[in-house]
Parts: sequence; C-alpha cells; structure tokens
Amino acid sequence: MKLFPDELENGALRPERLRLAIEKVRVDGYVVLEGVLPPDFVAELHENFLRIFHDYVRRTDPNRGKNRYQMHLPFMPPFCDERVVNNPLALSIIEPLLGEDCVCHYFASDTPLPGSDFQPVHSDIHRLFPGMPISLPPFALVLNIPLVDFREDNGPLQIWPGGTHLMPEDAPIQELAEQMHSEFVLMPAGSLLIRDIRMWHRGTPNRSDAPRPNMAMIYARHWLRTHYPPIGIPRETYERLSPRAQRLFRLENIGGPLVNVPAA
Ligand SMILES: O=C(O)CCC(=O)C(=O)O
Repeated sequence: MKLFPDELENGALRPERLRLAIEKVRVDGYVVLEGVLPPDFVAELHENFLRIFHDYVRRTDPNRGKNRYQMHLPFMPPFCDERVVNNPLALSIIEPLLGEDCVCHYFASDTPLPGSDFQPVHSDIHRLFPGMPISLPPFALVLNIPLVDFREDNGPLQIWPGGTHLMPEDAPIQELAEQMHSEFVLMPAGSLLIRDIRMWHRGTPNRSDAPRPNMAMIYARHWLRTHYPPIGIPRETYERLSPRAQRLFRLENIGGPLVNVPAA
C-alpha cells in the first residue's frame, strides 16, 4: 500500500484502509506499507547496520545458505528507536491481530550478499498442533524493514501469499510451491512488510554488488515460546522506552548483555 501524506504525517492509516490492511494480513498473509520511515533515518540505520555486519561476517560463517547471514541486532540506538520497535503504523495492524498484550521476542536481520542463492521455500515456524488439520488465527507476525530498496536484482524476498499461512496440513512445500502463485516483494527502503510468520517464503539470489539488509522482528501472542534467545536489553535502555514499548519487550532479558555490539 502506498500511504497518503496525511497517513504518513499522522502515523495512522485512514480507518477504512486500516481495516483492509488488517484483513489483508488475515486472509492474504501479508501487507506492505511503502516507504514509511524517513530516508535520513533509514540511511542512519543502514550505516550503523553495515558497521556491525561487516564485523559479524568476518567472524561468522554464512548461516542461512550460501553468502547469506542471519544476525541478531544489538538493542541499542539507532536500531531500538521507537519508529522501529514501536512503530504506530505497524502496531495498528499487529495489535488487533495478536492482542494488546502481544510481545516482541526477536530483534534481528537477514542479509544476502552478492553470490547468494535461492533458499528452500519455508515457513518461519513449526506447526503448533502437528498432525491436526486445523487452521489457527494469527499468533505471530514478522515485521521486516528493508534498509535498501528491494529490487529484482538484489535478492528480494519471494512469498507465497493467499493461504499458505493457514497451513491446514503438512504439505510437500518445495513441489507445491513450484505450481503455486508467488510474488517478489519489491519495495523501497524503510517500508514495513508485515507477514504472518507461517506464510511460505524464501530468500532469492542477490545479483547486485552490495549487501541487501532486511531488519526482522517477531511480534507474537505473549504465550508463544520459541528457541530464540531472549533479547538482551540494558536496563537504562529499557527504562527510556515508552510504556507501550516496555510492554512489548517485558518478557525479554532486561539488564542482559547486548549482542553484536560495534567495535569501539
Ligand atoms: O531474505 C530475507 O530477507 C529472508 C530470508 C529468510 O527467509 C530466512 O533466512 O529465513
């Protein structure tokens, strides 16, 4: 969705469009709000990201396929800015779907480098009730924020919308995906992609000459437990957050160590 100037200025979709955006996630599995974050702020995020990312690449093997890195982000400025972690436009869609007591339990990034490949098509979560052919309402949503424009040549995310998030049965994902409708998510830097964590997707080859970073946060119903380590948040950082952001991160490791801090 392209936003109207008043929506960007108010940090709120017009009521009818908000209703549609929420329904789009519920039924289609995702929605994109284009170019929400101001370009100067995205540039600051990008610059800070690259500083820690290059260091991370030097000491880590690719961990999501060839030339492709998942990296947890340190919960520090500019990454933990409220425009990122407590974005009013994102939360206006996330909260009605996950409940006001939802939490954020994952603060990270995905970056294909030049020379990366297709990933297998996958969902980002296990089935909650394996073997039972039931579709559940949304219980976790990924918020992706691209730090560069996602173009055809730099490894955009490919998604299978329209029902794969409902995962009614175990399915032969790779074979089926080849026969099904998919989309490449082309979007400007600073957009908000909100996707049901269950929706099938994959990373695609980055054929450009620069990394293609994508911030990734997971918002979930408060009872969901995953294998991700709790986010380390320095106590002073937590205390400076707004009450609403504090609520989102209340179950994390408050007072715990930062990960992947930039070298001094
Ligand atoms: O390319 C991306 O941003 C996402 C990659 C991905 O889906 C994954 O590593 O699980």
